[in-house]
Amino acid sequence: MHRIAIIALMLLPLLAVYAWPPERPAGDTPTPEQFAWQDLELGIFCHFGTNTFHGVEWGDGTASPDSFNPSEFDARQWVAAAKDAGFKYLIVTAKHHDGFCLWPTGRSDYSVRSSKWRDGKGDVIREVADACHEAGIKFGIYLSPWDRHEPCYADNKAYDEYYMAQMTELLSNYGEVTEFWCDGAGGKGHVYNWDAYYRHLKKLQPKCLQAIAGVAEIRWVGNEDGFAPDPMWNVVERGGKKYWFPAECDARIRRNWFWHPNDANTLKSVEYLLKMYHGSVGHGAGLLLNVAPDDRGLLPEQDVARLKEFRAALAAIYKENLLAGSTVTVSSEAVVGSAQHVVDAGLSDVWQAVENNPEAWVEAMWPEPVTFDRFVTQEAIHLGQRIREYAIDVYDGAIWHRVHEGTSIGHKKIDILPEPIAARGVRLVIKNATEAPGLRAFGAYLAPEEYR
Ligand code: FUL
Repeated sequence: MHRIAIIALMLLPLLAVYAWPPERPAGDTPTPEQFAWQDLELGIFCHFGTNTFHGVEWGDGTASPDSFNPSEFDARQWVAAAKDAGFKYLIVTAKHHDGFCLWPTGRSDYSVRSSKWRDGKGDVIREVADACHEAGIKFGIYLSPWDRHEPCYADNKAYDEYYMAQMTELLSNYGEVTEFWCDGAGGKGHVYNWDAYYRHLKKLQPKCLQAIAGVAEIRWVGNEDGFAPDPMWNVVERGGKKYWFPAECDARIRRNWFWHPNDANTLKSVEYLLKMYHGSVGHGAGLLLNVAPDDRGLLPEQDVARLKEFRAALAAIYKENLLAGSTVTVSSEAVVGSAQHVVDAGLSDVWQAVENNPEAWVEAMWPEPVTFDRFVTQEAIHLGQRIREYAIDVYDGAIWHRVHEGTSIGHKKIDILPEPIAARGVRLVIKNATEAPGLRAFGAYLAPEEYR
């Protein structure tokens, strides 16, 4: 047999192993849940557990349950901080790698039930879930597959049953869960039945999205620094099929995931957080920013203040779409919606070019020059990610200048110019698209000098 054919045959079992089950929706457009999730953009990650009280990042599963003893635990404080800072979802570590459970699981003694905290009657997950639901913040659960405490972890099959039983508890008793975070770290050599976990998740909460490991619907961006690549494509191919697979950037506001007594000096600056935002949300991904509750069970005041400053900076930068009220013309009449609306209101309408050939464009003109330093473009991704190449031109009153060229747009693309420009017009040119492209929003903004 030809050598290539032999290699291909040898790879077949691998493809079979890694192909996703038919329940995982395939196709090059988002599911309604993925579409809604991409609109959330900003999430707060809360790593909390026995590690918080021992100054470690990866507990080995031997910490005493009594060491978990937050003196002032208040989930509402976490959620208020997230909400005030414009974050739309919050994910809490129900169980990290050390195996300690922050809810009174019926499957293990290694939980809050065995802790002196609130005489064993506390339930962190209950309070966080309730606080999120009350405040209208989407709620997510991190449940570490790797478990360094649970004895049955040594037996793959027994542990699958254990893990799924814990999923049942968490996904049946705490209301709507928007994201279920399956961390891929640790547990070398352990084989998880990911297909079964996914089916179980969908049976319990069909609208909940699995993230990161296993049969995921939200993918890990590939680093823990808060930056997505540019270009950022949402569609991946797997086992010969296309899948919509948006990315999430998990990152830390301090150096560590868990709270440590002496790392407040590592708190990131507003300037750095803005850089992260532009490198994640600005590239069409989500940003899941970890802010760790301290040993009181509260988000530290400095971190909360930093979140507020971050929020204020974003509000100042993206206060006004300078294209609103401009006069808009387009390359072709819209199939649906109007480009004027896309520019004026954004998000509430879409404009779709009739066809992709010749170049499709949207042009906005002002009677007087206007100064701006960045563009925000959103593709109508319910149609798929069709735009492959685009450019932005500005009109100085006499001629057009090309000021930016890019490839992917997707959910959101923020393009920042090296310097503010004063111009009479702006034109977005879609140079290449797989099919008739659509826009959901297009705007020009001017950041106050302090945030440039
Ligand atoms: C990693 C873990 O090992 C870290 O402790 C943290 O939970 C991070 C979000 O994921 O894989």
